[in-house]
Amino acid sequence: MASIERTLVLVKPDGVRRGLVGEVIRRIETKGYEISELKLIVPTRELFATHYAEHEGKPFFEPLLEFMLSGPSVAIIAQGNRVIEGFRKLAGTTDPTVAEPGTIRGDLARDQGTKVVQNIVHGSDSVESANREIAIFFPELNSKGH
Ligand code: IDP
Ligand code: MG
Repeated sequence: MASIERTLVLVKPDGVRRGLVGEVIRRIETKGYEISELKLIVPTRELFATHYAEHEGKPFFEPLLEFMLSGPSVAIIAQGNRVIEGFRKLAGTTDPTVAEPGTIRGDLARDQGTKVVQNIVHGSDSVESANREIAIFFPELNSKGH
């Protein structure tokens, strides 16, 4: 059944620093998803505390914010049938040590022993999260994405 969705993808600061923006875009596009918006994000604490509010209080929350504040990210809206689940599959599981080879995290990241895992990308995990996160990073778009 057709279920055209949008998802919020971030190339995190480690991905930008390592020159992997093009590689992430290539994997999204060659899978057949459409990129409908893309911008460089100059980080603020408020922006990422809101984005990662579900993790407040966890031991990796402060290190996660510090990491996200360590440089620019690239925010992308990818669109397509079941793209939310599809991009999470392309990204691979959170821990890059065990992320499947063939995935972005499995191929391009490793655990460097830091307090927060640096794993190149973020992808929304549900329709509700995608709507919430798109509104955070693309406040200029209306609810239909225009
Ligand atoms: P996700 O990015 O795969 O959705 P989440 O559980 O939402 O994973 O966590 C957000 C981010 O926080 C992860 O991508 C990773 O960078 C970091 N993180 C999550 N869990 C841990 C942990 O147990 N230790 C260190 N960092 C973590
Ligand atoms: Mg998550």
